[in-house]
Amino acid sequence: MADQKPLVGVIMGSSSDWDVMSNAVSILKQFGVPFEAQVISAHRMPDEMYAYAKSARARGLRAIIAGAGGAAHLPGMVAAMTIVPVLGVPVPSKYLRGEDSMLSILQMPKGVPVSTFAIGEAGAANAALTAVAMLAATDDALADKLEAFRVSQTEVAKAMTLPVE
Ligand code: RP5
Repeated sequence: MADQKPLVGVIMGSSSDWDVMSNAVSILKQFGVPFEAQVISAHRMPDEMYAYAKSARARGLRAIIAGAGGAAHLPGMVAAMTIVPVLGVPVPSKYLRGEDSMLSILQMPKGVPVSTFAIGEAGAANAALTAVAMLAATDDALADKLEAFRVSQTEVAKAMTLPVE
């Protein structure tokens, strides 16, 4: 996987986002999807953000998972500069607990979509599962893995018991 060209880019505004965004990386690893992960800050690294977005399609990326917190412009600005689908993950912020991040990412103007996920770990994992599903549309082996993942989740839920006397 390490020597394969990345199909999914995972970017985030700060290394402080890693606790959340590592949940996306874990899923991509679990499914054997080649990925790259790096910090790209919209506000502190605008030139790097531009270069990343502008080169994404030519480099072969099929989806970009972008996480940021607070005034979370990274997913929207990247989406403005590439037609590679952008999956936005709102990272919890210190004062507004990620509601600011969510609204910043979610409320895109018509014409430049960012698929926006739940705040935090679930959103990061689900963004990666969505990237897997997108790739599975043209990869039967990956589709089989995704089906098996769903079956195993169902089995876990069916085996759940409650401590009722
Ligand atoms: C955002 O500001 C980042 O995505 C992060 O969630 C937040 C705080 O960044 P640090 O101050 O921890 O670097 O740009």
